[in-house]
Amino acid sequence: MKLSDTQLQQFKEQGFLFLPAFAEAKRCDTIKDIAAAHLKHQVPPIETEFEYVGKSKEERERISNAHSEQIEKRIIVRRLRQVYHRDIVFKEWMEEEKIRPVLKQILGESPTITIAHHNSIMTKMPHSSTATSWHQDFRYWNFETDNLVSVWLALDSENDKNGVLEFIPGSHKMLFDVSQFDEKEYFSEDKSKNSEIIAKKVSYELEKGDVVLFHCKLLHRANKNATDEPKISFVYTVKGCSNKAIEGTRSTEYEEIILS
Ligand SMILES: O=C(O)CCC(=O)C(=O)O
Repeated sequence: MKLSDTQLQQFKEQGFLFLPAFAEAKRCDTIKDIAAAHLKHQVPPIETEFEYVGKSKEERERISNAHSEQIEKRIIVRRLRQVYHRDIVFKEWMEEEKIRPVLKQILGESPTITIAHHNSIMTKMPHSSTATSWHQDFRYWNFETDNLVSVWLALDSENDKNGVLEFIPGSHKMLFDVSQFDEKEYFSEDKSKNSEIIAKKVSYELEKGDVVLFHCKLLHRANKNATDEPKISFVYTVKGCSNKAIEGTRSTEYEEIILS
């Protein structure tokens, strides 16, 4: 599959692109079944709701070092981490041939999977999950350039009620100063300077098998899940093969998977 010039231009300008009905329903169901088993048994490494919400930059580093030390009374899993090595079904999706030409067009060179970041089954558990505030994923990744894109796969319907992703089109190209972010590096909603930007937000419902690609500097957020069913999605990140992770940071702690 290849993107049209219009689609490519759309990604460049807006920082995200939808690929409707990209993955077969059967594949989504298989991924979801395996994810459900890992979630049920809380197979490590996981990130809990408490860790996901409460983390500052220092906390994130501590968590990644301590491999999700469990400090909650009742554990609610927010993410199954490091899914590439968990099951062949996850690995195969991340290495899917059909998406490679698309990623190559977007990145302008061959894609390489970063095992260190995302590489997750993301959940939003009914009622107990929380909203995710506006943020750029790149804020805690360490690479020479921002040539990274995330691949989000909806394993079921994602909508306003269960916490579909919301984006601010073009925000990946905007220049911000530190004062526009809070101490946890979220884009502050109470700053008048930010309100005009946030007013441009968009969100689109996703169906099982839809993929959305989004740039690592794109501001995005998601509501909590107010339905009675868990929302389970798959997200991984690729970078341009020449984009090096910075030595001594968490971004170099894991191997990279070169997709030729
Ligand atoms: O599902 C969510 O709450 C947000 C996920 C997200 O922002 C991310 O994976 O970067």
